[in-house]
Amino acid sequence: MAKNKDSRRLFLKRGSMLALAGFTGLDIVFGENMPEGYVPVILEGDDPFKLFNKHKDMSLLNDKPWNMEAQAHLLDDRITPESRIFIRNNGLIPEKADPKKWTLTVDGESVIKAKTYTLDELKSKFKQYTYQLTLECGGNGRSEYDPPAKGNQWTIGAVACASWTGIRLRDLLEDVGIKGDAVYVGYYGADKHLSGDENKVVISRGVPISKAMQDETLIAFAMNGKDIPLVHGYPLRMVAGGWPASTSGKWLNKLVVRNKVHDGPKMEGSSYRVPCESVPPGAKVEDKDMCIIESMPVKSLITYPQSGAMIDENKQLDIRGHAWAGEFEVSSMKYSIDFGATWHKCELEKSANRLAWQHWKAKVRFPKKGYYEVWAKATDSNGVGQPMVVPGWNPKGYLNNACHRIAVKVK
Ligand SMILES: Nc1nc2c(c(=O)[nH]1)N[C@H]1C(S)=C(S)[C@@H](COP(=O)(O)O)O[C@H]1N2
Ligand SMILES: [Mo]
Repeated sequence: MAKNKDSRRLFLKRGSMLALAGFTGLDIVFGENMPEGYVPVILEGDDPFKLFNKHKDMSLLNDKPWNMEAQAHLLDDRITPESRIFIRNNGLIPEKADPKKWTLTVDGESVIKAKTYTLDELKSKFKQYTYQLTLECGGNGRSEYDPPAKGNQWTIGAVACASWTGIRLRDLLEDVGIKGDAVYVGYYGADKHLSGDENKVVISRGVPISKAMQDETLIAFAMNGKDIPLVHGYPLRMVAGGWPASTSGKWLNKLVVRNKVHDGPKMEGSSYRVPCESVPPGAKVEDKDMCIIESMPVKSLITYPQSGAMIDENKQLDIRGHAWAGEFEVSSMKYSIDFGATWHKCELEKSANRLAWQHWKAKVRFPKKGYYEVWAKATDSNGVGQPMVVPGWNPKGYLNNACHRIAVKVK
């Protein structure tokens, strides 16, 4: 055993830090059974927070594959810095690629002329755009469903709004030409399946042509003005803001233009789908009765103060946060300090661009001493607001957009 361990260490030291991420995933046979907070031998001295450049208050949900989420107070920035962006992997992070050798191939049955581009070609041939785009995991909030749903128990931190730079997917599709029967664009990435099987695709999802054609749907090579960090998809990723972040393929090396709804792994079955008709909690739903999630629902966060804040009587409390509404705009933002009995208006900004989250703030005066909860509620441009309790149960625990709340003590 000891010998084996030592040789592994030696190997890892020689390899890049980034290879480590992939190898540990493969190596920890009973990873799922490990007690919380247990640091596998192979990781000693190689802190995943350092490895992925994450804030110490991020929560590690899983190490096989790596999954990490933020807490509300970490998301206070208008544009989320790398250190506070959640990590959601379905497989093993690929080794850092040589950008000179990276290519993107566009084909599929509905493409007129399949083409392969180098990164340099993509950057020089097409106009570049930068947008702030909200990416939220479809399973964000899953931990609150009862009966519980399997999978990462995200609380509220699987959302971020970074600034993405790249080319429009639409321009790329125009360059290859798409046939009249095209209905969907699917992605493939370079990550490896947890089983270690090189032929198995981890995840291959996508979006309908109408979403692919939007101005803001990017094939991005930069995040927050720098190369995309490896864990977030270096050197190339698709970014489809406002939709479940599973549609934003990382480590992108292939796009397929399909004449039917894309059928890659995790497009079908119950993955990233909810019952087409609502069901009672705990119901069994057949795959054929599950529908693909498109726009994410309206939601908001209180990012300041942190839950547990103390304030002196007669002092005003400044609260603030962000709100987003998938494909739509947030049209009003309110807060309550009496468990939703009465609501008060917040100041709400316009978004930096479509599909970016919107910032809101308010000054709160508490009537007297005591314990309070501050609740926040956004309403979208269709007049649809956030539910105050966990919304419709679904087998995979997606789309929980219940109001965020923080505790405040007035003394
Ligand atoms: N290639 C690839 N792309 C992927 C994934 C993945 O596992 N592999 N996970 C998806 C899911 S489910 C989410 S929520 C987002 C997470 O992006 P992030 O880790 O950059 O926050 O990436 C999406 N793109
Ligand atoms: Mo996700």
